[in-house]
Amino acid sequence: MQLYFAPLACSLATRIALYEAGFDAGFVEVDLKHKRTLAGGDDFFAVNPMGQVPVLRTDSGELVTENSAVLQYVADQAPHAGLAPAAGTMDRVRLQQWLSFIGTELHKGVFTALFDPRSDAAAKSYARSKVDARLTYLDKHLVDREFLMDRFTVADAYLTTVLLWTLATGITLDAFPNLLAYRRRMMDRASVQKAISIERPLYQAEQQRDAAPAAAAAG
Ligand SMILES: N[C@@H](CCC(=O)N[C@@H](CS)C(=O)NCC(=O)O)C(=O)O
Repeated sequence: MQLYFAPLACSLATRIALYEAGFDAGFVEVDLKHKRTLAGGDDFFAVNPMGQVPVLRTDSGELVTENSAVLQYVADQAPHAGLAPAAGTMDRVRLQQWLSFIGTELHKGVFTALFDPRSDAAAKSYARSKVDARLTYLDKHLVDREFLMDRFTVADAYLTTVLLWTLATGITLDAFPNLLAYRRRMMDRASVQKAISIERPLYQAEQQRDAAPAAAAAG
């Protein structure tokens, strides 16, 4: 398997899942700004016409896009890791419910507008107005719970990734003690630590690359 990823983007969730599953996957860094693979300079639109990560190339060469589908695909290849309940069960529906909530209500509904340099102050303020209700919902769910479900699943990998973004966007979890404790627990997990320790330097390098032309122009 091969994961097309961008540093500390939502594709981090799939990297975490791949580590949890113990898969020896390949990783292809994508320059999302220029829609090219970083190493080869290949056109990323040829891989995903939406120009978005994650994309997973399966061992048989299929390309899978969309976080929810990619994460469930990885989980289904690794039944030993228990990253998703069995297909066709009510528990699997609950997992899909969480993946949809994280993907639509948090990732796209809140953080896309906060990160996108093209979204204006009004769009950012609208996105921020949605934060409290969503974090309150999660905080209540996590009372006396270690994970979103009975054990670590790909939904936790995705939520952990999104909660990492609260740090970059100045969203404090102080009013949400259960969620704060959950984020700390997840950050202590070996797969999460490994994923972040690999992607953080890549993220810093990306920031420097993006700043370089502006600095050159200013200088
Ligand atoms: N609907 C997609 C959204 C993925 C997405 O938003 N990826 C971001 C990184 S977190 C991206 O590639 N952004 C670049 C772009 O939209 O041009 C999914 O759920 O996988």
